[in-house]
Amino acid sequence: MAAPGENLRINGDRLWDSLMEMAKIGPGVAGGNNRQTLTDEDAEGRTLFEKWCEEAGCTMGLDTMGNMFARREGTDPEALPVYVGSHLDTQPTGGKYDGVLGVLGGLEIVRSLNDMNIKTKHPIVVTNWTNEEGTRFAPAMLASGVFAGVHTQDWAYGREDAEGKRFGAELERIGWKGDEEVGARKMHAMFELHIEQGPILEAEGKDIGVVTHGQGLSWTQVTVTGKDSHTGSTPMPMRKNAGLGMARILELVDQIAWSHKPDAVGAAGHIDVYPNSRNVIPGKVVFTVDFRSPDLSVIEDMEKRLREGASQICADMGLDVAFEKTGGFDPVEFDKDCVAAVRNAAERLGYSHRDLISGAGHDACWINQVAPTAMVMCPCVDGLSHNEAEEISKEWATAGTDVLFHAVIETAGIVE
Ligand code: HGY
Ligand code: MN
Ligand code: MN
Repeated sequence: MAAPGENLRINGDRLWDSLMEMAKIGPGVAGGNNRQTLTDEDAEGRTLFEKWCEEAGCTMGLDTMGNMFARREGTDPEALPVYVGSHLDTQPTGGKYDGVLGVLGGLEIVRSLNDMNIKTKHPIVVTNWTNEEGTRFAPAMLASGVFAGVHTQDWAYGREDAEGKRFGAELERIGWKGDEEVGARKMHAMFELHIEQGPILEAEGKDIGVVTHGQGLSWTQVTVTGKDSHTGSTPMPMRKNAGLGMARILELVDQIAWSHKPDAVGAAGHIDVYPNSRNVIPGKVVFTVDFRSPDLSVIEDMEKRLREGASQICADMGLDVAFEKTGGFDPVEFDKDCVAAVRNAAERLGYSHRDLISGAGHDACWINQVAPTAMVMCPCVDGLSHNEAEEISKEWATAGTDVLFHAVIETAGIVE
């Protein structure tokens, strides 16, 4: 397929305006967003995205997991589409660009093709994947995981949030449950643009990350059970302090991750303490240990040492402990041809670039199991993400979307 001309560029001002417009929906308290999946704010963001897609001449498909598919026709209706997208849901204290840049960058490609009246052989489908974040309903990348056949829809529908609300019921409630069978769509390829969410590109002064791999992820939910009792009148030797047990386990998690430096990481971001009262020794603590590494054997070692070490800590303290694997995926190697299309696009457009392993998980990590997939990354300020202060520049957003544009239309094939 002929490579698109160097002069084909997207409209960075229009992209930035759309990012700022979407950011008004589900505002945070410190300049970011709280547009969690299947909330009324998520529904509002979906409605705006659907309006923009229809204004751009797309037809919208919706599957039974709420995944949205805005299709721009190609000249060959039988050709499998090139998909391009990410997610509109955010963390509770999320930024304006995590996920959103990849969805609205896909829309900007369609808008730019319309402006230039360019036709492609393969249709192009801009996608919003439901519940990428996995905050309200674990695990992360839930709907792209069902699409890829990793999870069953029934299991996904039964996932509960902290208030006991179920995914399936909430999807119905917000009115975004479609009829399409999830996973029935076949793809020619899928591309996802995402902010790096780490410090490398900015520190090295690179415009573009050519994502060759994604590191693997493991979520283990740990439940430590002791005995609620009075913080004042219970003698120290009599205590069964689940909170202290958790503290010692989290120290172990940190040591395990450091033992596999420089690549492995480990922490717990979700912690529930019961009864969480100032003058009651915690009788139960539930927390999720998040381990990641590009090397599967390292992930397996960290999981094993967590279970062994935490069991010993709790035995020594007279506490009970239980483990549940609540999420995870093996390290990912993206499709070499799609990665080459990204790298060639950056070269052609004159953007500085470097190969990168994604530190965060993305929908592309699951879709890579069912279609040739690759990712484009742009820098973010101080590498900060999952924080309302997440920031990028218009230039970075434009460069990333230009590269996405060229990779997508080179793969979809321009029809002269
Ligand atoms: O957890 C992740 O890596 C992604 O941000 N959901
Ligand atoms: Mn994301
Ligand atoms: Mn995220």
